[in-house]
Amino acid sequence: MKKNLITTLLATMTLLAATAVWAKNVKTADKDNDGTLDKTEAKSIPMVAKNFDAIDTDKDGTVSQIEIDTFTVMMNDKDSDGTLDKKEIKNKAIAKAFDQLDTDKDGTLDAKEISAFFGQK
Ligand SMILES: [Ca+2]
Ligand SMILES: [Ca+2]
Ligand SMILES: [Ca+2]
Ligand SMILES: [Ca+2]
Repeated sequence: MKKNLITTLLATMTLLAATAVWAKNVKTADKDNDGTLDKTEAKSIPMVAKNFDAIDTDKDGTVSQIEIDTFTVMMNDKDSDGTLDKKEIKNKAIAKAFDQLDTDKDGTLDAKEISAFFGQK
């Protein structure tokens, strides 16, 4: 029981921390401060540089925080519907954080809600 709770908390922390780290890295990498990373700026985040074309879903040659969050969602989105529901995040115990993130209360988290939680555009 205790072990499950710890696993749950770790999973939650990992998801949220990963997104928070992204947000911070993007801010740092965004040298001209326009809120997006072009290919040159993305070089300082190898993970983004490597997946640049996959992350840049609107193909405008830059990646925005929302595109990166969308990519993060995709990596966890088992049924590929573009959002994360509680089943995909797996744990009942994270319901609290989940409901906080799910601002439109539709029972799923999308990239916008994840971005909003960290105060990004
Ligand atoms: Ca930029
Ligand atoms: Ca883009
Ligand atoms: Ca899903
Ligand atoms: Ca939602």
